[in-house]
Amino acid sequence: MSLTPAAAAALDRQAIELPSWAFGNAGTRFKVFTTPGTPRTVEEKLADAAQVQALTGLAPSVALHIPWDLVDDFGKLAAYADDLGLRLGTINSNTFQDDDYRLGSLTHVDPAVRRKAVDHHFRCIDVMHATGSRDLKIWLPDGTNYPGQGDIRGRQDRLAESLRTIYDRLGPDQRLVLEYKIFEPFFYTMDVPDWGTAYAHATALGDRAVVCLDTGHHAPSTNVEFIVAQLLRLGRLGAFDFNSRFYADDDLIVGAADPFQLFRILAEVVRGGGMDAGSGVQFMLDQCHNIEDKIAGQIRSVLNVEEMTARALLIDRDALTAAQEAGDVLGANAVYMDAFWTDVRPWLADRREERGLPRDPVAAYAASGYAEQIAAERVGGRQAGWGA
Ligand code: LRH
Ligand code: MN
Ligand code: MN
Repeated sequence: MSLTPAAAAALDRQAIELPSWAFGNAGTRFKVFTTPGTPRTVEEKLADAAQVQALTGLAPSVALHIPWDLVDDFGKLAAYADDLGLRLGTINSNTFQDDDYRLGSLTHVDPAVRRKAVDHHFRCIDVMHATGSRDLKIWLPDGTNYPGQGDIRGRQDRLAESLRTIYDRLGPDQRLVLEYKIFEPFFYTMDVPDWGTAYAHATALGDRAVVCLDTGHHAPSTNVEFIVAQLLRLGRLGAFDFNSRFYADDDLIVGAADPFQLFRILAEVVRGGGMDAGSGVQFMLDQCHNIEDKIAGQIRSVLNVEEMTARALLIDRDALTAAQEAGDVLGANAVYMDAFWTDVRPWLADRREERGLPRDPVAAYAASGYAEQIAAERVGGRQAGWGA
C-alpha cells in the first residue's frame, strides 16, 4: 500500500458529516422499529455522534434538520457540540411535514404559502448564524402527481423567485446547496428532479449556490460518477448525501449495495479536485438505520467512505493517463481496477492505531458498553422524523 504524499494528505483531511436524523428511529411506511437507547433530544443525538467521531476521527461535524432539531438556543447547542468534540454543520430545511405544503412550498401558487416557506428558510439562516454553519441545504418535496395538475413552467419560475429571496438573505460566507431527487414524494414531476435543474438554478443565483448530489436520487442505471465529474468541472459540486440503494431512495449504508460504484464516484472526486484542500465539497451521510444499530451503522458508513477514498487515491494517475493517451483500453482499465481491488483495510487499521484510535472501531463500540448504557438511561426514544 503506497499513497503519494499528496494522496496521504488528502486522506488526512477527510471529514464526513453525520446526519442528526440517522440516530433517531426510522423505518418505512409499513413499520418503524425502535432501538433501545434511541435519543430523545438533539443533545442525545449529538452525544451518539460523538461516539462515532471518538472511535474513527472521521466525523467531526453533525448536520441538523429544522424543525426536527429545533431548540431554543442554538448558540448553547453549538457550545454543547464543542464540548463533545464536534461542530454543528449543514442546516437542512424541512418543508415536508406541514399540511400547507400539500401542493408545494417554494413553488406553491399561493404567495402566502410561498412566503411561509421562504420565512422558514430565513429562520434556518438565523440558526446558521447562531451555529456558525456554512451551508443551507434545500431539498424540496415539491412536485405533482398527475399530468396537467400543475404548470411545470410556472412552478420553475416561482421556484427561481423564492430561491433568489433566500439566497439574497445569506451571509457572505454562507452557501445555498440545492439537492435534487428524481421522484418521491411526488410521482409525475418533481420541481428539482435532476442535476441539470439544480445546476440551472444554482448558476442563476450566483457563486455561492451549489448542488448536492444524493447518491440515492437517480434513476436505476444512471452513471452517477459522470454527474460528479461534470459538476466538479463546472465548479458546482457542493455536497454529497451518501447512502446506498438497491432500488430507489433506500438510504442504506453507503458502500453496502454497490462498493464499486462508490469507488467510481470517489475516483471522479479525486480526479476533479474534490479532495483538494479548500475544495468546498462537503461529504455527508444521509441514511436511515431501520433495523441495524444506529451508532455502529454510522461507524461502518464512515469507514466505508474512508476505505473507498483510500482506494480511489491509490489509482496510479500517471500510468492511467499514459495508458489512456496511448489508446491502451485494457491497460487503462487494469490500472483503474488494480486500485479498486487493493485491500486497504489492514493499512487503514495500522494508521488508526498510530493515531491512538481502535483498529476495529465497530468492535470497539460493541465492547465499550455505550449501547447498554444508553438503553438503560433513555426511555421513549424519538423517531427521525416521518411517520410519527
Ligand atoms: C430526501 C432527502 C433529503 C432530506 C432527507 C431526510 O429524500 O434525501 O436530503 O433532507 O432525505
Ligand atoms: Mn438527501
Ligand atoms: Mn433521499
